[in-house]
Amino acid sequence: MAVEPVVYGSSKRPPRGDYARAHEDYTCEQNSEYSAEEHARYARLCERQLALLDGRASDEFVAALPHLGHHSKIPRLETTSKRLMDATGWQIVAVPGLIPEVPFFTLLANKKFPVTDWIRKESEFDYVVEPDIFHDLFGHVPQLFNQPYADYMEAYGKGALKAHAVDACEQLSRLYWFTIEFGLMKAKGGVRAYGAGILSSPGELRHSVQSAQPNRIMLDIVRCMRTSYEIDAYQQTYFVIESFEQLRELTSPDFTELYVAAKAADVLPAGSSLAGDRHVMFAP
Ligand code: HBI
Ligand code: FE
Repeated sequence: MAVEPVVYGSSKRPPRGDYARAHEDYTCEQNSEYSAEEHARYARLCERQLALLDGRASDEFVAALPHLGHHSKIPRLETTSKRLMDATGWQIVAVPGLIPEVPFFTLLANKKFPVTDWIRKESEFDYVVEPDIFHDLFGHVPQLFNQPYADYMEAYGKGALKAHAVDACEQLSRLYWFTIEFGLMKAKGGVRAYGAGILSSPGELRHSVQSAQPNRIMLDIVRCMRTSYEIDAYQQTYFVIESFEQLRELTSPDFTELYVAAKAADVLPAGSSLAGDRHVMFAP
């Protein structure tokens, strides 16, 4: 399958992965020949994160993790998919890597979460530019066992397909970035991570929850859609929600006026602070 380069974050690059095996909708059969080293690498990535979750990951994430099965080797996606279907009606589908936006959002709109089926190389253990199976499965899938979050993800997919028609993809991809990838949730005494980009990174899990450096601002949709971000540095701003129910409520109205407001205002630098921002202060 000829796949056009995918823009992920800000850089355009030819996607990694073997797309010749992908079907029309970009899904594929999951690789069935992982090496012992790859299974062991997945287990080591899980163990490193599991040791850091206490006091940093949202309760919903920790509660859902056992659904991924034992982390001693790369799971069969169809096994996890059956559990997810029973829980929230979502499925997991394997993909060869990053896929173009319209097929990606079409899968989300149809309650199918695309999980890349290759795992990073040993040399990428600490950072891989594109999402691999560890980022997608460990970072994204547990949250989908939570109905309000799953509903938000489905609404996001449907909204993103509409955003193409009103040229608001950039604004909406910021909402994806600051919630699904790097979102924080209020918790007693502080904040906890629910974003996959945070939950699959040892350094950012500590930084986002405990560092005094970044802004932590209660989520305002227009403010979020105006805020730029860098893809290969810790975030300078995190947006905080009260709960997944609140996230679903905040994003249920029609976005048309929100897009107009976001596009009418300046794009904000990643670390900016506005007078109207509701900062979340706490002793890290
Ligand atoms: N494809 N497989 C895959 N995974 C992603 O997270 C992904 C993608 N294509 C596009 C995309 N993400 C971005 O446009 C969204 O993060 C907004
Ligand atoms: Fe991701």
